[in-house]
Amino acid sequence: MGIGDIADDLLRGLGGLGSGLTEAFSDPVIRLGVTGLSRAGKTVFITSLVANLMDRGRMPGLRAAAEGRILSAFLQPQPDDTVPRFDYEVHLDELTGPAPRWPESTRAVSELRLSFRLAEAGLLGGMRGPRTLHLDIVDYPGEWLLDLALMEQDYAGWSAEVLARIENRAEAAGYLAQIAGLDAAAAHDEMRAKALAEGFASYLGAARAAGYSDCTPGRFLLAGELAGSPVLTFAPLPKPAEIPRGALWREMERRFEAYKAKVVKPFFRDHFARIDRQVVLVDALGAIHAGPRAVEDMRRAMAGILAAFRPGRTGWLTGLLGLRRVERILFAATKADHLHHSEHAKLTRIMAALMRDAKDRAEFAGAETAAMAIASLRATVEESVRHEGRVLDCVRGRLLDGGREAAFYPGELPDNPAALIAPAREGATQWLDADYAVMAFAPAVLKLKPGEGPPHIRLDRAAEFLIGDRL
Ligand SMILES: Nc1nc2c(ncn2[C@@H]2O[C@H](COP(=O)(O)OP(=O)(O)O)[C@@H](O)[C@H]2O)c(=O)[nH]1
Ligand SMILES: [Mg+2]
Repeated sequence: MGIGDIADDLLRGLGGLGSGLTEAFSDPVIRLGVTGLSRAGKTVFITSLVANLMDRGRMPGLRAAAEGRILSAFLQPQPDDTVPRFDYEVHLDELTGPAPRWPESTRAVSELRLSFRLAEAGLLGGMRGPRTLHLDIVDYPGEWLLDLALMEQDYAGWSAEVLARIENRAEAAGYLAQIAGLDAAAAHDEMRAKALAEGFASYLGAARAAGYSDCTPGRFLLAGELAGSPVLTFAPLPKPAEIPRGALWREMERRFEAYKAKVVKPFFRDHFARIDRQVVLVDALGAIHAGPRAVEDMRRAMAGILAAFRPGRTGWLTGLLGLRRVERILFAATKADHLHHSEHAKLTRIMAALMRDAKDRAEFAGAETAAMAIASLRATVEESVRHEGRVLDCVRGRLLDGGREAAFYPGELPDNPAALIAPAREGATQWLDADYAVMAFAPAVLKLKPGEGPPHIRLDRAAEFLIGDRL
């Protein structure tokens, strides 16, 4: 936190005293973090949330909107000069233009400020006149958050853990072959280090594509301007008995520490430390489709994420954050428009059960938490189809592949979440009696009426939980 921020906080604290400060200084700010693994739906969520906060016709679940207390909502330049602006207008055009398409994958932090003019509720309203509230939305990759676990590990511990975890994963076969018989005590050689880092990164990419969540170090997947630099040119190795000077192992160890100090730490200091409210987007349907191992891995990843928000955390994070804490955390299963609404409650229960497990695991207490099933941008309509004498609850949409319209039956989720979570935890490799399909739909062509944002499912409830108390 810089001097400027501290001063700003002090001023905010004094704002209510009517001390003659200009309004611009005393306007309160909420920082909302939006995270999730790549493809979880962050970009679509932010774009649709902002559009629906500006045009509130589809936000009855947001109390301030329903009660008419939001006089206006408008975009403003964000306060952080060195963070890229979230490309709202471009993404909105992509999603709601005449030939709608999903946005390109984004790779780094970005930020957007939405400001509200709000009428005060009740008696005070008439006396005080409207107030202003700024919502700073920060989009950052969930992979970076999972890197937190690295901070408490050394290279030897991390290597051992990763190698044990990937031992039986088909996606890791290539990398494991690369290190079989490798002598980590041999002299460091940059070409070899580079080949190993590339091999490990390609494993991570394959694991992510197969639905696994725990794909750290996070920057290996989203390298950005660090691509090819020594902080990203390391990989887990079996520890040799003797480690001579100049050994490959030693250089890898040095780079692992550099990654922690120069990549992970600055992210937590500059972005994470200032968040007030957090939404974690989870492609739960994708993981269920990928199978029990992906579900188990997702449960662990959720625990890892909660650990970052635990107030009683130890070590350097406490030093960094002090008493500051995130007040509310929402775990939202995205893309619920893949299911008929009759299945939504089951998806919500699965999220809630995963979250409860993650909370136990992370010994989490503190922030208020909630689990929901949402769709940021609804791409389907519901349809009941008669099939072999049965009525199936389907969803209909335009297929991403080819653009044809089709009705789709995703299968039935279990009533009891334990039917998924227990086999996943016990290490099952496939679901016994069910097959959960997912289908890729293209965004629908929309005809929006004035005052209406893009169609969604429960985005208003998500907004109410995240910021409703401050509106
Ligand atoms: N059907 C549907 N698909 C979605 C929704 N949100 C995201 N997606 C899909 O998920 C993909 C990734 O979304 P994106 O927002 O780019 O994820 P990010 O990498 O977390 O920013 C998109 O390209 C869509 O295919 C949604 O609300 N409904
Ligand atoms: Mg994105």
